[in-house]
Amino acid sequence: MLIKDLKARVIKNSRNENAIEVIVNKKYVASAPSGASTGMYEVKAFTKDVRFAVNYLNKYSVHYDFEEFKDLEVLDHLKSIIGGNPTIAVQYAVLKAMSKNKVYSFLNPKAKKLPVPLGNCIGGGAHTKIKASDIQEFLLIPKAKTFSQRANINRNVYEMIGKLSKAKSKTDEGAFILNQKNEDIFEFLTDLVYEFREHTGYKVNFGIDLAASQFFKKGKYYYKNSKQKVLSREKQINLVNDWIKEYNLGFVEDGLEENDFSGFAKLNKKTLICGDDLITTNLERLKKAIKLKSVNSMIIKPNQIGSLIETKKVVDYAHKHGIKTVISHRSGETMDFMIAHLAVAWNMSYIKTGIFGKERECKLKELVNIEREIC
Ligand code: 2PG
Ligand code: MG
Repeated sequence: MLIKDLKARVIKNSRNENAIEVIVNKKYVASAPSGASTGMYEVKAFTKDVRFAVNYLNKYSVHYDFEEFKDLEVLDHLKSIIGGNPTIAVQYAVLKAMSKNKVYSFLNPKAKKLPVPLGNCIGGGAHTKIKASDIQEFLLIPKAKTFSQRANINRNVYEMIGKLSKAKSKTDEGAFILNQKNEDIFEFLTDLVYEFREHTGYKVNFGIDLAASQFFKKGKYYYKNSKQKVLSREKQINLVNDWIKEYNLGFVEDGLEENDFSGFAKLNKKTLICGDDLITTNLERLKKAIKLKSVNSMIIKPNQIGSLIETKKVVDYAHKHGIKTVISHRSGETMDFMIAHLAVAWNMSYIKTGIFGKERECKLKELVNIEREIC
């Protein structure tokens, strides 16, 4: 597949920030999202700014016949010139063109497994400017046979939360903001999923993304909306392990700050202990996390590393070493569907893509459609 035409332009993401969109051969459209709670080891989203990247790409001509996934490597050099986000948008668009938008089956004709949707239902932290929970995301983990049932369960529980809490505000990812202490939210969710199971028969667990680097300063964790106020590293480790036990958490992402590999190793691995800012989809950091037994699961965000080729290497290495993968949206999202396809093609266990808002729902819808095709 020859690229006859490549155009880029500025669009707005869900947070109304500038984002980049790339169109290949006048038909195949892709874009890249942006984070708010970004890890310090992520590649730069834009080396200069979005307009520099757009201008660069509009003058860029690539003379290459793209046939298979590994050919995308010829685009990797763009990362150091224009940044991780534009490079990902170009690679997504070229991959869509190669596969005529049937990305998952092009990458893996035998793909059969759908990921479990982790649903962000209550949130705070860096994803809102108003007073909210310190915990960035409370995530539903639905149990059911099919993807579409699981996505429906998340939506139903989410609506129940809206009704019962009467919350008026939402985070960047469309999760409800409850101005309550972290522990009170745990209690509220525990009762609510119990009620939900009584009424519907469906079991729902939950977990959290603490995004702990966001409230870590000079060796201490600073809470605003918790029984605790300022915690040492040891106390933070104990707190996370206590929460896991007391509220039966099924998933804990970034429970500690992004440099504390040995602290992660002390978190209770009976649950999924997940590294996001800790690993930033970076193979060297993943190797260190495996060596030190820091995690048993990890977040995959292609724009953290700015290359689909590198992302695939990280996913393969994680699976080879028994690390579960969770592909994830960013808090400033676009209408791009790619992460839904990658989740299926690369056999990822989970997808974290929100419950509410068109940028989140389009990925869930894409997965419902894929499920119809393959199951
Ligand atoms: C996270 C993400 C997505 P952001 O921390 O996992 O939920 O947030 O995109 O702001 O980094
Ligand atoms: Mg995270």
